[in-house]
Amino acid sequence: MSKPPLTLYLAAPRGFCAGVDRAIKIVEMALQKWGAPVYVRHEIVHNKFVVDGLRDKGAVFVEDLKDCPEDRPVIFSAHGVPKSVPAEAAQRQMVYVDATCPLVSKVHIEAQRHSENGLQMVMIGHAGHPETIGTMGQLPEGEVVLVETPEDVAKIEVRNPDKLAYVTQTTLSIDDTADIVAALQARFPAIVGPHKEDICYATTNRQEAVKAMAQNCDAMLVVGAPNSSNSRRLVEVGAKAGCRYSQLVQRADNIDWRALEGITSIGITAGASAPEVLVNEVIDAFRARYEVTVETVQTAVENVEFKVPRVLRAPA
Ligand code: 2E7
Ligand code: F3S
Repeated sequence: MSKPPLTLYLAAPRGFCAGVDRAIKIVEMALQKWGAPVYVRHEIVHNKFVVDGLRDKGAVFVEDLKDCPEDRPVIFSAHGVPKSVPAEAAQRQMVYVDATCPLVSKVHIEAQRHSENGLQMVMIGHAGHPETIGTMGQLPEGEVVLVETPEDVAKIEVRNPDKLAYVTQTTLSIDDTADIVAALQARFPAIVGPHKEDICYATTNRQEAVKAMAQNCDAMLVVGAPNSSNSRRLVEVGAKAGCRYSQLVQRADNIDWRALEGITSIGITAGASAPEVLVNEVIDAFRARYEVTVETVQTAVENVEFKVPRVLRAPA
């Protein structure tokens, strides 16, 4: 039987960003330098395939620094950590390497700078996400007010409405965040912030590519993990931009073929923590069932690279 034709729109950019690339390399270099086991606090990036691969090489993933022994190195995940974490590591005289994405460290510095200048910080982010916990944890407990929605803006209590600044999580929806920033500026006209928000280049570019293809696709699949904030935002952006069926899949065996019955086009992208091998696995699964024509939808070219320290040194 001949296979039905399918146009497969492939988003570009998609998949690994520079911060993910750097964080994974840091774990690999640490394993080479110090041998196994090397401890990693939290999933280095939110992807089971990546984490399982590093675990096979000798990385041990824990949620709490308390579960790391003093005599083995520990790496902090790409999402960043509250100040209390390196402080505890230093106090226990542990060897640690910080794999926080440099774009997150930049936000940490911003929050501290505003606070030193006497401004109270508002953070736009998702409660409980490690990046939000890490950024809020740059300042003493209770210093940073979290807002997740425009409705939250109406409810928050601040010390002085004329002395406020905001920062954001780097992986938020561009459009939803613009609404929250607008609500903040409407209620607190003096609030200080970045030019727009702190959403990173990778988040921005992946959302743009999804918007460009969403209307042409009968369905869209985002390769990524359920705990990956940026991947989940891509699913939402696809749906909002007009794609009737927008779904997250961890890998090919997650695809709900029944739900896809009758499609003639599919859009595929991947979150910043999803490896390209999984994208290829998904494409191959479509090739097995359809006569696939791939069309790349390229809305940006990325050439961002973050340096990995050539020699990993334990902090003094
Ligand atoms: C670090 C940061 O690991 P991810 O899925 O993380 P999110 O934050 O999207 O859940 O993706 C890579 C990454 C993105 N942002 C890592 Cl701060
Ligand atoms: Fe960094 Fe953005 Fe990736 S904050 S880890 S470059 S998704």
